Amino acid sequence: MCYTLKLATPRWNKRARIAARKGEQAMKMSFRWYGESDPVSLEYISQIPGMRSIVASLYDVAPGDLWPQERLEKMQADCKAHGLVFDVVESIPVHEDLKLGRGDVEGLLKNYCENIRRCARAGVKCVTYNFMPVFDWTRTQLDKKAPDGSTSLVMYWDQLRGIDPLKDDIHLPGWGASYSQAEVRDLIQAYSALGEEGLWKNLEVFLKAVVPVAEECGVRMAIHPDDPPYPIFGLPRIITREENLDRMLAIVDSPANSLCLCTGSLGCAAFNDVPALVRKYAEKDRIAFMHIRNVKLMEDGSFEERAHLTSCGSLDMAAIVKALVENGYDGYVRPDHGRMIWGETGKPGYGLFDRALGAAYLNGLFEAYEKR
Ligand code: DNO
Repeated sequence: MCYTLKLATPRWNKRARIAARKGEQAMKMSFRWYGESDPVSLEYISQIPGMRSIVASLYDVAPGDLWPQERLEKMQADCKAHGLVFDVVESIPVHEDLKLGRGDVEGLLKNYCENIRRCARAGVKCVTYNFMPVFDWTRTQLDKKAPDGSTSLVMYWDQLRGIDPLKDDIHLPGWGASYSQAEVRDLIQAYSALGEEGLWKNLEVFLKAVVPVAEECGVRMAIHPDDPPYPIFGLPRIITREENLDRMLAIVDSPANSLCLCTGSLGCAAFNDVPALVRKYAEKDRIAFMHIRNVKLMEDGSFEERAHLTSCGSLDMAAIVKALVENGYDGYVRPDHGRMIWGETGKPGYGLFDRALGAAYLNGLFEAYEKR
């Protein structure tokens, strides 16, 4: 039994197991921080037990522009002063022109690669990004009240169905406020014309330019799945399900081309078996970053974000952590969106209290499996 396990276990897996035996955690617990304007301070974050890494970005730099090196260094120094490490970027946003394959593609790719180099120089090891057309995650309400008085983000089909993005003035939460309605309409039309295969082609161009640079400077690129993982308003969405994740990873077969496996994003579609996906890609060492949160999936495909515990939603969180530990996962983990609890107000999904509870719960699950 022992012998078989040894043969089947890659070297990095063994290292992780040894580290776990010594009581060290192989995975790196992290927390998203929105910079100096974030009401959740670095000091508070550093007080969460087991917290190691800060996940941040230069949120005010427009997509496509260069990131000032000194600001990255300052962020690293600020984190260090609080006993934390700034080693994950979420995100270097991908300019719409890159996703659409139009305009100054070459110049935008050059800047993207330079930003990766600058992040690496400042100590960053993992860069998250997404390839979602026009907007990031989609919800219909950011403060849905649960019976216990907490609030969370939800997406109800009843609320979404009535909207025609080409006619209506769209102001759904979570959508880029940076675009005018006319711009959103133009983008939607451009993406409809592009279609899924066009988007795949542009992702390929992006990955083939960016991954070798990341590899060279010791950074793992981690693509975030589309949230939710199916087309909305006819816009193509491709990072959605197992066969597409396989296709994406095969474009450049390197650990520098990896996943940011977001359990809540993939888990809000019944066709995704999240623990199985985690097991498969952790085994292949193609997960660089885990976003861990729970969702309650409804019969009509609507979903509610819930507290992290297995008993609160549709995902088996213990099975997810078990799959990671059994495959020696030593990448980054962060508790994802939290509810607003205990009267906290702030950025929806990104308050302190419920995310800190999420981190504590996840730390417990990891310890339980690592020490077994
Ligand atoms: C939601 C986040 C996403 C994520 C981006 C990565 O809260 O998980 O917005 O940061 O999709 O580019």
